[in-house]
Amino acid sequence: MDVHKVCLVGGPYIGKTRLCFALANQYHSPIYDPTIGVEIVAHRVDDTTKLLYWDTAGHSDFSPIVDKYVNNIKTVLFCYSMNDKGSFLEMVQRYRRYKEEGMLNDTEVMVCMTQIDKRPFDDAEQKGLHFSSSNHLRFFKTSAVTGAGIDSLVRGLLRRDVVQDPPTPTQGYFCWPF
Ligand SMILES: Nc1nc2c(ncn2[C@@H]2O[C@H](COP(=O)(O)OP(=O)(O)OP(=O)(O)O)[C@@H](O)[C@H]2O)c(=O)[nH]1
Ligand SMILES: [Mg+2]
Repeated sequence: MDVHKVCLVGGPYIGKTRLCFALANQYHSPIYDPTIGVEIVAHRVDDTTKLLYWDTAGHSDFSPIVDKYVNNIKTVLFCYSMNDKGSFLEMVQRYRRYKEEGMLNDTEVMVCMTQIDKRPFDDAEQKGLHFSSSNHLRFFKTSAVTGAGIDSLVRGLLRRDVVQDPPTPTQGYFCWPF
């Protein structure tokens, strides 16, 4: 069984927990129940593949615990809500702090704009796209309520949507059109 671990980080109330359950095709109550520390949601994708989501608390009281998990994981999904500008600024600050503290060395980082069924703050998507492209990060957008973007995110986390490298040419000159 291939097991892929993904740590979701971001401010409170931006939908990380509900996103984990939506990714795992599981029901989650719409009533807000803040995450305490870190919880794990398991997602059996097929007979050979499992995703484990480390769903972290957004409240800053839990930062020391969350940092420990981030330090020990290969894939981190930075989340912000399309409905909450503060959560975008929080994400940028968090990313900078993790980078400065060397916590993202050898880590694959992706960005997810959550709650896209809600009303957006100004330039919510453009800000996320700009942040992602300037830091060479992949960008996703999801709604845990409508299901928009959920399948794409699963494929992205499993790198099943990434175009494979071209085969190495065995003879002659071959220029791949990047
Ligand atoms: N409309 C809408 N509501 C959502 C969505 N995702 C989550 N919610 C609601 O937003 C509230 C917060 O969601 P959570 O998933 O608990 O947020 P969280 O980021 O895990 O919060 P913390 O655990 O405190 O960090 C809950 O009432 C959810 O039902 C979404 O995509 N769309
Ligand atoms: Mg939560």
